[in-house]
Amino acid sequence: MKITGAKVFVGGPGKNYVTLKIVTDQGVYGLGDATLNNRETLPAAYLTDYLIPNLIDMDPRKSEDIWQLFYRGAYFRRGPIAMAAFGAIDMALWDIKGKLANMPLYDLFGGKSRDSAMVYAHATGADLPDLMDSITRYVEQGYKAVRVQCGIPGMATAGYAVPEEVGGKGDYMTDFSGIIPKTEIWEADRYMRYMPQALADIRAKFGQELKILHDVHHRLSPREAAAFSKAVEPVDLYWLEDPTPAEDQDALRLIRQHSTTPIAIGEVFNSVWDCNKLIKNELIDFIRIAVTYGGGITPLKRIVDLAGMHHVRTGFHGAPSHSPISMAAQHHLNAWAPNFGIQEYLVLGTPECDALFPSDHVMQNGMMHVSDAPGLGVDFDENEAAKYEFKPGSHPIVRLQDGTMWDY
Ligand code: KDG
Ligand code: MG
Repeated sequence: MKITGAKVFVGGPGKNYVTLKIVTDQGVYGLGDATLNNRETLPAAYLTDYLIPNLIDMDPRKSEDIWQLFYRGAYFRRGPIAMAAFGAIDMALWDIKGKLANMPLYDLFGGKSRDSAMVYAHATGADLPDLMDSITRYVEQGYKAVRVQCGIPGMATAGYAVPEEVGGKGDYMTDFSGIIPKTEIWEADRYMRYMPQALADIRAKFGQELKILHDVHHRLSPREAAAFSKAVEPVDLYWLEDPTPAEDQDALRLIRQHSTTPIAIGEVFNSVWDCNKLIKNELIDFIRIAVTYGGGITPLKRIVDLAGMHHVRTGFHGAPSHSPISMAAQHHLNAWAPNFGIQEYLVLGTPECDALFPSDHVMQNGMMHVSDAPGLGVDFDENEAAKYEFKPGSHPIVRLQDGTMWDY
């Protein structure tokens, strides 16, 4: 069996998805996602210029050897661009494997460990009452877990993933007005004074059963993060995410020494080596790496097993950064992983997105029911894809009030 061709598509409804399709001499094809927010053309070029020419005539069933070839063979390896490109190939090869075996991927991994997997939604508000309304809407839809972000009174700009006005749309979204980023202002003192009580008010209003998550988005110093984690302990968060910038992994020790608030980290990680120390030293509770820029299903399975040995559960990244293809790969991993925790899930379900990526993975009452179709269980409509093209966009950047550059 041979790979006879592969194509990369960049574009989509309201988003530049990077989609890989690998075709074989037996008519079976596989799909992969290499979407890397606001840098989408780079993994696409890595695939087209370097990896795809090497794939032609290879046996698609040898997904392990192909992964090792690209990873070890690159010499300058790791990094989100390369790993997103390797990840898309790996997903597509697993998709082919599942279709050849006529089995959903979760069965190839070892079978289902649960009937459905809990997901969390993003609630957001310009202020606390606006956020409470947003949470209420998700609770009414049956969500058991909600990430909560709200504007901080007196802060010059809205804050991470927060709308500028009450009732506005606040979540992180690419700004397609150009590649020059907008600037947001961050004030840690105001945030530290306001947010713990806001979280306590949310707990008081919604009761003990709701799982409450909060994302600091890498903005606190280790000392501030330790103090914040301690201050929010009575809220009993499901997790506190990215309290400090992820590069300084020793910072997590200080947080651990001062608090038992569960910590989730890893959405910007792209290899097992980024996760290794945090997992082995049991400095985190949830690992957030994504199947896309984590390099695909092959390395993620290893990370899940390593995490399982150290009481660390999964909480894979699932922001609107990812296409339904990598989300499908994560739905299969979540169905299998013995140490599954939760899945971040944003309903992309616009009619345009569903037409581009038809699938029967079903989210209901805050639980994801994985598709039983062979392979990934998601398809890609090339006629629909022809309607879209790459549009340049940007992330905001963050500065302090005096202009000092900070972490987004
Ligand atoms: O591209 C940036 C987003 O992926 C990120 O802001 C999302 O922090 C995020 C989250 O937890 O979903
Ligand atoms: Mg995050």
